[in-house]
Amino acid sequence: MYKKLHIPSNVSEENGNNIMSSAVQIQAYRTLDADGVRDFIAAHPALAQRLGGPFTEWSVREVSDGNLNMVWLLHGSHGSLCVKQSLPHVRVDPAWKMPLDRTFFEAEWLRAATPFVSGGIPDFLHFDQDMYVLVTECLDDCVIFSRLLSDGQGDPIRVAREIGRLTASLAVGMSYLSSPFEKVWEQERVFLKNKSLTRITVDLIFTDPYADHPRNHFHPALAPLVERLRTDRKIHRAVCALQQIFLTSKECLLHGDLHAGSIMVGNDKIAVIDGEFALSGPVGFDCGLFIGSLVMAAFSAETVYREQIFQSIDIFKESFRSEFLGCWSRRPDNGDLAPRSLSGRDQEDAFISSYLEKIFREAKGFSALEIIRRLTGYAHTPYFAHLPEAVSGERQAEALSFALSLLTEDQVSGG
Ligand code: SR1
Ligand code: MG
Repeated sequence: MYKKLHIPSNVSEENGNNIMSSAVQIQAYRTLDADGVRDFIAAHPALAQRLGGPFTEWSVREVSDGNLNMVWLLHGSHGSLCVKQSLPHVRVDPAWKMPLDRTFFEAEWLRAATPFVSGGIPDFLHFDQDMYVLVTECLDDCVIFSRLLSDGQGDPIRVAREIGRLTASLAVGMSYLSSPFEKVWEQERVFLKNKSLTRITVDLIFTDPYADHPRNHFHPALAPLVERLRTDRKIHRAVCALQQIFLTSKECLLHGDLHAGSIMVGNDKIAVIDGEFALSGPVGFDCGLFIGSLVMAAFSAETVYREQIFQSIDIFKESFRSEFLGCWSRRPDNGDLAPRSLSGRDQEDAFISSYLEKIFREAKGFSALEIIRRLTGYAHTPYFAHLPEAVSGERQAEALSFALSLLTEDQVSGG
């Protein structure tokens, strides 16, 4: 009845670091360099046509910026493309081995999200399951939102409004609110295999910052607060409660890594990229990661911009709420959660109101975890890098204290 999604046989069944467990996975794969990327595109006529002109005249620029993959932008006489390839390790740490399958999950996330966010994600163009190469629209003239925030340049209110709209539309569209359970489970089956990147999330966000893990590093000014992270029972209880929600609440298909580094901003476009961490989970997780990013950017900024960023968090929530309710009241008839026979179109409906409260309560907890891990764990935020050392320490300590206060609020920690 429902279209079965094809999972290539070389998508890893293994966990974490066992990349070489699948001989099939590495047979055809080779890591591309700029010339290899040019040849790859030249061998795909539909993609080559988008660039136009002789392939020798295409410009190929490596712009790898995230922790995991290689990324190139190609320009020809007619157009442009973005090419992304997984490496058999974390890009910024070759000793950390990693299966290649993450570009497959990013491709699947793009395909799943496209019907709900036209223009809010790059156009999916091609996925090569042997080379783990994903080709998408190139977001020319867009800049990564985290870079804009770091430079004190972006308009956080405009971005927050749009991201609120996008996340709400995805949350309703890719959940039981809009689909029968058979369809949701079929999609979930695909992303349940995204084990190596979910392992990164479980370790880096939910576990390592609360222990003396060798991957952790932090500014010396944070030492007393880090000690609390490792010893405070109320904090540990709150983290366990959030782990439980993250691991067991399969409410919708999530982006899974929705910090400001996964958002591109241009004059006429705002788009979410890097869906490789996609998984089924609680709606509040994506919201929390986005809010956590904004909070850190706010603490690193000077007064006026700081106020604007804090204000953008409220705008995000308003926009999310309004779009969530709008999508919910226009939802198709065949969703198995809160069908019209039980829960109408009325935006004051008791079920949908309490669901929204739950989403924001959980988002608050997840935002705290995102702040904590970006200040004390493995993968840090760029926001404080431009500040003098002592000021950076003070601001990070302010942000971390704020996160601890969120986490130990009774409604997050469970009392
Ligand atoms: C080893 S990957 C570290 C972090 O980078 C990604 O963007 C995710 O945020 C992940 O947690
Ligand atoms: Mg990323």
